[in-house]
Amino acid sequence: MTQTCFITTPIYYVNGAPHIGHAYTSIAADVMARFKRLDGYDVFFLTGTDEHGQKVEKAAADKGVDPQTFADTVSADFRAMSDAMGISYDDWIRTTEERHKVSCAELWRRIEKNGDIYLGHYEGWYAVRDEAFYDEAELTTRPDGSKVAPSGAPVEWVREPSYFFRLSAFQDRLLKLYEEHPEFIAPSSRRNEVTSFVKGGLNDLSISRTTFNWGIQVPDAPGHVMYVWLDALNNYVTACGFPDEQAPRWKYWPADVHFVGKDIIRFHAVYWPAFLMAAGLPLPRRVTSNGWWLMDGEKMSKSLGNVVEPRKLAEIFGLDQIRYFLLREKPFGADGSLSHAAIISRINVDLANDLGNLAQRSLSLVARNCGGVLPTRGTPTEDDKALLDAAAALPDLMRAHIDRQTFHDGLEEVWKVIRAANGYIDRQAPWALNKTDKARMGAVLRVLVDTIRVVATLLQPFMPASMAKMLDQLGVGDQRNFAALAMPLPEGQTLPHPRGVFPRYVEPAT
Ligand code: ME8
Repeated sequence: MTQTCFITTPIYYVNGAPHIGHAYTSIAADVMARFKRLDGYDVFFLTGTDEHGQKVEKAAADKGVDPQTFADTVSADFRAMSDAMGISYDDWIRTTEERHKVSCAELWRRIEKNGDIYLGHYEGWYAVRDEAFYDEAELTTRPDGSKVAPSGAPVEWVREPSYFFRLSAFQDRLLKLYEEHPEFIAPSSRRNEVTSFVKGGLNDLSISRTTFNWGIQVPDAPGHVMYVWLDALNNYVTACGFPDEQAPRWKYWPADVHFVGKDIIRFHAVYWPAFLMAAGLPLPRRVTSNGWWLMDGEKMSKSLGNVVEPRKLAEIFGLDQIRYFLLREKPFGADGSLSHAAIISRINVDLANDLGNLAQRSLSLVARNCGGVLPTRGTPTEDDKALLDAAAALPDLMRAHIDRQTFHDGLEEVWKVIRAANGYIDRQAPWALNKTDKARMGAVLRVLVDTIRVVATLLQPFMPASMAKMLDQLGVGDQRNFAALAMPLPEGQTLPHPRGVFPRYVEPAT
């Protein structure tokens, strides 16, 4: 049976327009989804929008429209952005859909049946921007006397009747989970953070609100809507068909990887597994978190207004170029700065010089000196073998990096081979062999074609359109998955005329 793989992105709040931070998490998840499909997995890749809660209600009110109309518009814009960035999602979930309301009501009932929900009264601090409750001790006081959350979000004092989730009862089970499954939270710095947070003791969590009504009704409790994070996290099981365990998609649960930003690790690594334990459902296998893209040293955010439009960047520099840049420039879990200079340097050095030139140099020699016909393999020399072996080792190296979300290290491994191939072509000088030893020239060019084929096959998830062009030029048919690498290219075929895949970026004259 084919192995399944369920990958998710966060579902984004529809309180404002999408920016490069959202595109980033989605692109990383997309790379993994595409990689797993090419590696023979039955993949379910989910993304969508988070549409309830006070933050969205306020944003709609500011625009003078009702929340549903507002959510419809912004969700459609997030979807258009995801399509424009090449996100190959299998389902686009919206928390205002009927299937999700049914699923949330059932999750609530199961948790309640287990005895983990009770009615009480909440009094404390709440940050609408984070849709999160905070303890007094977590806040800092500004010079003007106002209090802010650790994220910098303003807080307000809330006092209302509320249902509570007995989170305090899950401390030991959560700590056991982190200990038995160290891979559950990545990177490990975040695991340490979460573990010490949980070790510090957990308060019960307020999971219903009564002072506004833009949310999912709590079953049999008029006036209460579910806390937006309970509603939002549950999207992952809704999409698998919950509560219908006979649904065709139920086979994908539990999730293999939840991709999230580091701001929402606590919700995914503490609250979410606790809700699932209480409901008697299997737990996700991994929550992996990315660091921030910063602009002028500050986190980009809708609320701060310092955002970069992903579609604009793709228009200026090329979609594949931006996808590559985002995953190559910084380690996934770390913060990094977005600058035009850094993007241009990646385009001109890594893509145009290293990879683009390698393919163009090799393929134009095949066109010019071999009549465009794919040369046959020769008996490999030591130098040939070293390069071919390095290329053959790449799929396994990349598999390990994708499973750990160390995308930048995986790309560095590929670039080591690209640089080795550039060294090889200089050493072997096939252009000179054209006059002295045509057979050897053909063998050298074939080593290059075979190496570039491995590279282009593995880079497809990162740069789908450009690698499709490169594989076309190498004469690779429609079998482009990793298993197909075991089959040599068909002999004697004429390759299409080579055309550069990665133009250099030249700053337009102002
Ligand atoms: O938190 N750099 O939605 P959201 C990198 N609805 N990634 C960034 C980023 C930046 N500057 N800014 C945002 C929510 N992100 C909830 C999620 S899931 C059940 C509910 C990414 O619209 C990052 O992945 O605020 C972050 O976690 C996510 O966008 C937050 O999106």
